[in-house]
Amino acid sequence: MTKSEDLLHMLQEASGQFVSGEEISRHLSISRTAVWKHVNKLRDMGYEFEAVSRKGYRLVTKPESIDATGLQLSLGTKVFGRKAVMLGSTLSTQGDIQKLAEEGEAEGAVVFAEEQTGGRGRFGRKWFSPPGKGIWMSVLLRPELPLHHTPQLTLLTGVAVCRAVRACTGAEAGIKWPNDLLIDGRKMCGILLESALEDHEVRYCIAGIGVDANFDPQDYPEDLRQIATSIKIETGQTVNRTELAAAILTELEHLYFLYQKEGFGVISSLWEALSVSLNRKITVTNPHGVIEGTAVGLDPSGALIVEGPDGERELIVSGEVNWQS
Ligand code: BT5
Repeated sequence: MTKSEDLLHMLQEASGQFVSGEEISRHLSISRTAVWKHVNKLRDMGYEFEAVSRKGYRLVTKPESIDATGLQLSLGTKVFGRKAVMLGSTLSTQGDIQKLAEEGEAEGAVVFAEEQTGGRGRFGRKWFSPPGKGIWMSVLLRPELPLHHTPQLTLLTGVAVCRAVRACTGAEAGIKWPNDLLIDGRKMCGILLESALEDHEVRYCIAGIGVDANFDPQDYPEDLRQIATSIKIETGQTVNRTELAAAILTELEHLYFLYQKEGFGVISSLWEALSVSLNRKITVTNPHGVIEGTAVGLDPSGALIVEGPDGERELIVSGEVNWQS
């Protein structure tokens, strides 16, 4: 047990009563200042304490964490999420599930973390994943799929998360091509689809999903405050992360099985219905340059069809989409 866990254990055992700083410092063999530092560390993780001079510390509330048993009870799946690993803090759940995949873990396994210290976005970007505020999860997929169809899985995952968020929280989330979920123009979820290859064949894919569930505005660093939002900020309601995680896995399994049976067409229609990118003037930036036009739909492979001012159509396979004002 770490000193913070030890301290937490002591305060939990006290069942809401005060424990003096002196007693804690003696029990943990650390200074009173160190006790204070550990209390603050736990506060950052979502625990609330009352501190009163001469009385000590009292645990007021614990953060609601994603709970393994609750997840199993709420899942409506046969396979997805039936193997679920719950971690406290980790670098990135993408790396953790990759290790399991390499050890032969079956499709549908998922790793959750309360916090990621090295959460990743696309193109080496960072994903801000503070403790207790979001759903940071990675799901293992073993599709039989040509490599050029893997972007379809990004869109499929987006549809699954969007439907789950809407059904579970009432938030009016929409999908911005290819991998963002927005509420009212601000990003509340990002999806990172990574594939492991051998001789250009897909060995497995990892669907990384980051959902900003219970951030308050002040939880965001300055650079994200204008562009990001959470479900709690938008709906005014604290999200039960266990229920939302179960709903995401349930939708994901349902759509993934449907996709395997029926192909991409049905996913594409669902995506178009939830999209906030279509019929808008957009600018797409990718390594080939900047394309301006109106997003008019998805082609059968999942690429975005953009119609230029001259009526000519281009297919966009990857890139950043921005709306023209
Ligand atoms: C993404 O990348 O949106 C994919 C994010 C995937 C995160 C999940 S969490 C579980 C799994 N484990 C991981 O390590 N990753 C996955 P991209 O489209 O490149 O967007 C990254 C950009 O989003 C950053 O450059 C920021 O501008 C913004 N951003 C970072 N953290 C954010 C947050 N918590 N909420 C909203 N926007 C954020």
